[in-house]
Amino acid sequence: MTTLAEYPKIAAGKVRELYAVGDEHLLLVTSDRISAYDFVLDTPIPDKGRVLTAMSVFWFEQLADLLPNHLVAYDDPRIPAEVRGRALLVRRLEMLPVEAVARGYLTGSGFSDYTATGSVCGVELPAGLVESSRLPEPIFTPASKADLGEHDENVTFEHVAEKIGKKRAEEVRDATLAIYRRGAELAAERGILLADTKFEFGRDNDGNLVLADEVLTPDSSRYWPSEGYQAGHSQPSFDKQYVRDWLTSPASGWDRESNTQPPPLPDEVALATRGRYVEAYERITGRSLADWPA
Ligand code: Q0N
Repeated sequence: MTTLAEYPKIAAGKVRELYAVGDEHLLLVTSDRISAYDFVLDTPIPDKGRVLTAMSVFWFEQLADLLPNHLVAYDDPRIPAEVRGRALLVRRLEMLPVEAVARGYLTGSGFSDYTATGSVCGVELPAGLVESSRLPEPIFTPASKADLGEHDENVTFEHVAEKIGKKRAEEVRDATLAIYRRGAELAAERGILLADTKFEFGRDNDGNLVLADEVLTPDSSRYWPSEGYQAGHSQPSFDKQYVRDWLTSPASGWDRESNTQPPPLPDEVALATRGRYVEAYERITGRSLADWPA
C-alpha cells in the first residue's frame, strides 16, 4: 500500500500540493479547500478536489491534438487511496517562469490596468470598454509568479521574451490563445462563458512545450453563467457566488475590510457550492461525477 507520507512534498499552494514520485514523476494533489477574498476558508467543499481533477483530465484529453501535456495517470497504484480521484500522476518537467494568461473578457486586474492605462500587459485596447466587456479578440496577458500570498504581477510580452527567449515566448503566447479559444468555444456551447484563464507550461527533455498544472478548472479560470451576462457590471462566479454572497451578507457577521479570517460556512452554503462545482463539471464535460474514481 502506498501512502502520501512516503512521498517528499516539493511545493504547496493554498489549495494544492506537489509530491515527488521517483525522479521523473510528481503527484499533483488537489484538496477540497476553497479560497474567497484571498482567504482559504475553514470549511471544505465536499468533492471539490475530485471535480477539479476530473475537469483537468477532461481538458487534457480535449486539447491533446494541440500540444502534449504532463498527465501520466489518474488511477494508478502509485496514487495513494487517501487522495484517489483528486490526484494526478504527472511528468516532472522544467517549468517556464511565466503565468500564461488569456483573456476574452475584461475583468479583475485586466480591467484595473485598462482603467488606469488603456492597455493590459502592453496590449492596447479600444476606448469605451467597461467592466466585463467582451474583448474584440482574446489577448495574451502574461504575469510573473509571485510568492505565496502575493498576487501575480502583469508583465508585457517583451518581458517574457527577455526571460525565456522570443521564439519560446511566441510559442507560449500562441499555445495559450489556441487553448483559450478551444475552451471558450466548448464552454459557450454549454451556456458558460470562459472570461479568462491561466496556464503553466514546462518543457520536456527534448525541449518540447508541454501543458502542465491544472487546466481550465474553476480555480485557474473565471467561468460565468452565460444567462444574464451583461457588460458594465461584475459578473457572478459560476462556482463561488454562493460563498461570496453569504460572506458579504449581514448573516455572516464578517467584515471584509477587517482582514480577519472569514467565519465557517453554513452547511447549506457548502453543499450548494458543491452542487455548483458538480454542475460545472457535468455541463462542461457531459460526464457524470459518479463515474470518476473516489
Ligand atoms: C510544478 N508548479 C506550480 C503548488 C504549486 N509537471 C511539473 N513538473 C515540474 N514542476 C511542476 C509541474 C507541474 N504542474 C508546477 N510548481 C512545480 C504549481 N503549483 C502546483 C500545486 O502545488
